[in-house]
Amino acid sequence: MAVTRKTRPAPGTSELAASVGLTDADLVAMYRTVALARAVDERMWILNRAGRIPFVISGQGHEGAQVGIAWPLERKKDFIAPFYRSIATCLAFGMTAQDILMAQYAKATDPSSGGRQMPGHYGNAENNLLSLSSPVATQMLHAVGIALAAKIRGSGQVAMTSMGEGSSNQGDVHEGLNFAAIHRLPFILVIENNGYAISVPAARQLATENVADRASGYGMPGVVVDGSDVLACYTASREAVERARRGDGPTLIEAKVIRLTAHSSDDQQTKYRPEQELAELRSHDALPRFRDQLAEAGVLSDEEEARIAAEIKAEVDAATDYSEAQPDPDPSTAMRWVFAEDWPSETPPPWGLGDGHSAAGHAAEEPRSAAEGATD
Ligand SMILES: Cc1ncc(C[n+]2csc(CCOP(=O)(O)OP(=O)(O)O)c2C)c(N)n1
Ligand SMILES: [Mg+2]
Repeated sequence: MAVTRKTRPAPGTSELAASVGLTDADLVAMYRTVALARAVDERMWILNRAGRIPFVISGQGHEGAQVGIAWPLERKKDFIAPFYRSIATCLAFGMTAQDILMAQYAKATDPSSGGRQMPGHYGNAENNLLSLSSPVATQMLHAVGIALAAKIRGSGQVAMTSMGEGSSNQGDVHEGLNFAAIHRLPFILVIENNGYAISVPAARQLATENVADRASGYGMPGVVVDGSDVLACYTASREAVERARRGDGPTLIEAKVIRLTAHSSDDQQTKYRPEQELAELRSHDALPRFRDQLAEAGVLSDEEEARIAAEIKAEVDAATDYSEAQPDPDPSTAMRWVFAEDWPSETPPPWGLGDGHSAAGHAAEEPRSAAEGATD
């Protein structure tokens, strides 16, 4: 009971955990997810520089906000339409390190798309994670549409999408926010503001200080949160989720995050970011901040931190080895599952389509001819 906890925290519930309505185990699980996302991301850069994977677009500096914000959403019930930096979001919502690396390698058994998508463009039907597309902000309308469906069906589901501050200037965002507010949809827009759209600084993207300042113009709350404060992000998101489930409508959350890496593996940020700025970035990093916060609260001991680090390393190593060993897609199947096919009556693709759709039997199937594929 909340009252009891406040005066005398239950076993396994420190004051810090009780202050946000969670347990110590929840906090450790959140920390583990932030740390796992960082480890997967760092591995991707090594693999890219070693010539093993073609492209990396990094979530480093965004992980704390992503985990805090994804946490209150219910797995396999709510929907998330992520963007290319959403590694931690996807891990928090059910994807594994292996799923992410399989997409980076574009292997035949990659669960995101069987190697069809651009690297960094994850998706996971099983976990209600939409596959994202390269043109920025297109996921806005997908997520608003899902929220509309949830409202019509009365399913109690919430749809969330995330994107950068640069993407928030796309016309789709205006249309989506306006529509979601009018119809009081169970929808959350998360802006992960890292201060840059590739090389363009925020001051050249926005005339307002915050993207969230625009929310009132649409008739919804706009919340600015420190993206390096995982629990502040969690609290902001939980309020938005509760509001959405109550039927009170959408929320815009803007998390001020940092971009620790270049925009992508094809970019050199020292060309446009001042040395001083790059030197100070680490002091705003959510990963050490959260670790120190949990250590000070007595939630995370040195031994447990070391155990988690070792577990994560083993997990990422195993995911790398597994992905390396998987076959590349057969070129003769390149046109399959790119355009609409007669699914679900047809055999699902080898990477599966979520609950109730077995991938069994596909391996034995003959690939369709190129001519047949071209008519799709
Ligand atoms: C419609 C569209 N225009 C341009 C691009 C090229 N592009 C890819 S990422 C990006 C920057 C987006 O910046 P922001 O939304 O702040 O996200 P960040 O990458 O900083 O996380 C741009 C312009 C694109 N992918 N789609
Ligand atoms: Mg940005």
